[in-house]
Amino acid sequence: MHCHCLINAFDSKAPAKYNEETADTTGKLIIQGTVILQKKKTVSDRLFSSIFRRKKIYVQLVTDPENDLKGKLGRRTYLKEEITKLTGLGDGETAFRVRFNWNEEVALPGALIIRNEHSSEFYLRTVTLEGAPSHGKIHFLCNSWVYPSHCYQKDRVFFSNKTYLPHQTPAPLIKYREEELEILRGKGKENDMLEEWDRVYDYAYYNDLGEPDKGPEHERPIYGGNAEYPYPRRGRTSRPPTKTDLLTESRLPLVKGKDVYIPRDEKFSNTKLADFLGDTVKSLSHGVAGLLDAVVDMTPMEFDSFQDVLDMYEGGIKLPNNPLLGKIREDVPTEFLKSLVRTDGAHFLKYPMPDIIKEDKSAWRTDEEFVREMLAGINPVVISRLEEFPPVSKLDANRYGNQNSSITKECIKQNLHGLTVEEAIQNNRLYILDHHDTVMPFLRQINTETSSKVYATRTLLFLKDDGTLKPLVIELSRPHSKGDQFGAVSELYTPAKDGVEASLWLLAKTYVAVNDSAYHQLISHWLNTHAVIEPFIIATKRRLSILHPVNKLLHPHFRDTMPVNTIARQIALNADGLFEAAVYPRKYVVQWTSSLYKDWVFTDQALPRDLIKRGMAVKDSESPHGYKLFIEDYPYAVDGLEIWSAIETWVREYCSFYYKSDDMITNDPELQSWWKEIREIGHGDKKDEKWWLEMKTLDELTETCTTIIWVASALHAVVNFGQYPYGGYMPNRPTISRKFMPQPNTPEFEELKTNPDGVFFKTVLSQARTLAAISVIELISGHSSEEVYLGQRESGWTSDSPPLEALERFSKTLVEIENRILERNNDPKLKNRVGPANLPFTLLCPSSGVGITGRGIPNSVSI
Ligand SMILES: *C1O[C@H](CO)[C@@H](O)[C@H](O)[C@H]1NC(C)=O
Ligand SMILES: *[C@@H]1O[C@H](CO)[C@@H](O)[C@H](O)[C@H]1NC(C)=O
Ligand SMILES: [Fe+2]
Repeated sequence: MHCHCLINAFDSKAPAKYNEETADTTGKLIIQGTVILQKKKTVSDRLFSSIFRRKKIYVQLVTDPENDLKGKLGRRTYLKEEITKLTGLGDGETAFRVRFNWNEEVALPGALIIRNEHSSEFYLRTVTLEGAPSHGKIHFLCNSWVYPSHCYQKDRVFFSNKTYLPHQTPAPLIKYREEELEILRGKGKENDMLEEWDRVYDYAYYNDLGEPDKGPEHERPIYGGNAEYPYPRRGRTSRPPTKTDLLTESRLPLVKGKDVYIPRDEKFSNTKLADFLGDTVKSLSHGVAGLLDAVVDMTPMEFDSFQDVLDMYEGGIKLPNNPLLGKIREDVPTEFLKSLVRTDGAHFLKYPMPDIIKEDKSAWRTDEEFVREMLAGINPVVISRLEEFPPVSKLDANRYGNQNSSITKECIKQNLHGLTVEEAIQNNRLYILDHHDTVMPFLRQINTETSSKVYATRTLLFLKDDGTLKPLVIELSRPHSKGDQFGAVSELYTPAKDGVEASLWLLAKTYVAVNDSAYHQLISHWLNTHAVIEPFIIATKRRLSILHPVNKLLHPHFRDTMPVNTIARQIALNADGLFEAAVYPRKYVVQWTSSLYKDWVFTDQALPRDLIKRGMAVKDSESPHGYKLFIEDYPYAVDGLEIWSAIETWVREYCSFYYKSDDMITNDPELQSWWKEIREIGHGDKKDEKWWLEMKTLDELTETCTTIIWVASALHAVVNFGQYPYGGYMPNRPTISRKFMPQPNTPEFEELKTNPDGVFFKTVLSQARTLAAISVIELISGHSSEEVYLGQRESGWTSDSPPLEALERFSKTLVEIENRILERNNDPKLKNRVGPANLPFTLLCPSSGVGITGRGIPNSVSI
């Protein structure tokens, strides 16, 4: 397999005197090194040890300072002697001894190359050198797959864990630093075909969601790079275009059996998870909506009662004894049924009991729990304070007519505990969950062109003296049947406990929940965490050397995000994918996220700014962390501000160690090109926005890095890990409604009087889609055993003590925050923290065990 066409810059320049290491090194100072690596799974132990007997892998140190910008290489040192008695090795890892001669000209062990002349790759974790005069221990944290040398045009270079701003780089390393960044940037779209071993990070549009070759109904727009559908960039994969549309990228890799390209070291490090997700992806990559319809149409299975739903968790659902069943089995791949609908053929298998119904099967139906979840559920990021009555719309009146709310004072005034509407607003007592403007422009299309029947919704809330909220009224709005310019048609529903009014009120809450769960999944979760982070990852790898302090700071917050997003494009966002199957905007799901990306403001992702923007907090130097909350018991905000503030302190301490003045920030060419690329390319569809920070001061750098870390860690954790605990019970968080509200004097209205549960289940998601959706949220709500949580990092990530000490303080602070969160959850005065379902708010507890725990803040968007 050895290819001789390799171009080796080092070999051609390497002086002849650097021969292979000789065994006899008497009289010279010997530097001991330890190399820890992991063999590829498919390589046998015997073959593996023969690789080293046969001298197939060697290391050379980058040495002398005599050449100004590119240090020379020392002699080749082969890996051959296995160290058997080393503790602390991970699963499948092997340690090797290497020895280097030390002499005066070798005095700079800041980088090394490693060359693999065997035919298969290995994972290089670390290299450690000991005994170098005046250096002590030198650690190289490599964490990279090293492929056979013919795969690379230049040898693989690794740097020690020292940190240098560009101008501080030791002269012999300067060229290596630049060349490594060039390799990571690649040669651009026209010039390279990306292969499995490549490490190129480049940008692409979301142009791989449709499959136009299958027919017009499988076409989808290109998101990103155009004014109509702005979008963050994704990583480039270099798949060929489709036949029908040269601007659309085909969905599968060119070679069967290969994966879609992801930069090699971004691939899942967690092999178990990768295998599991891999099966799901395989069974789903050809679309699921059609399959689910096949299942539904042929076996008209619907939930009839809430007990049917509970059976999913208690006994497993018996499949109907339907003669068509055999036929369905053939149509629907068994892998699909197994992985997604989880059936053994006769039953749908049991699902774990979601926390929301563990202690009380009906508490979710109460108004208290309905509103509490707006403050302490999985989407606690939308509620805002009402500052104007009635609520107004910001939609263009010329296009959409009057979209202002139809809620009147008369409708709510008797429920304001003696206050007038004006007084309630002045006293910060009125709040709103507003899903009106975001939805309305899409509603006509969604309701006519898909089977979804949904409303735009506004839910008005009153803050009571005990610190909890109560709902006042729900407004359901639809576009006027005569046309958009006639404005909205709205219906109002108020709380009711008995009779048909109570059934109507439950349905009204359900429409709100549909709204909110779609917004949660597509906007709060997918767009505002997964999608917006990817451009930061790409820009960081392309523009900031691994020697750069900001690269080192952000590195753990990018783990596993690119492969997870790749899976999302393969099975969730694609035409006929999971989102189209199970979330109400159906084939408009991604268009909807694009339209809300128009409103995305990076700086407002900072928690304090987000709270202020929603009217939930104001700056106040007297209050803890500098902000006063209007709803004091707003669990997401209270816990979130503590976490935010801890991240900010850590980031400021870390950055100020490297940047002693604002000038150093302005004069850092890597940092400036990084920021420019994020603004102009990664988030290039937003490049003309005025809100981008300039990146000229330590404050701006601190705020930017704090925001990136917040979004990738805590914000993602809140919206991700509660999905099963809260949404695993579908009636609490339905994602689709299939029917409009029953109107008086219709048969549906009569049915509501006699069979309210039946009407409920005809309205929400069907059974098969529910099972499919719940299987997926179960999968993505759990923590793997390899999860790395906020405040934790791989040891040896830097050689600088002050940053290590700052990280230690950060971890300690997080432990204290966690203790305070648990204390608050035990405080009966804080009624929003637990609620009638007896489900305490733990989504911002930093630590977690394995599995579905409803808590834990991993460093990165890793699932
Ligand atoms: C929920 O809100 C969205 C907009 O946020 C709207 O399009 C949709 O119709 C609403 N869904 C329901 C079920 O009311
Ligand atoms: C909606 O309310 C705002 C504020 O009161 C008002 O300026 C606007 O004209 C109203 N829109 C329409 C179409 O009536
Ligand atoms: Fe996620």
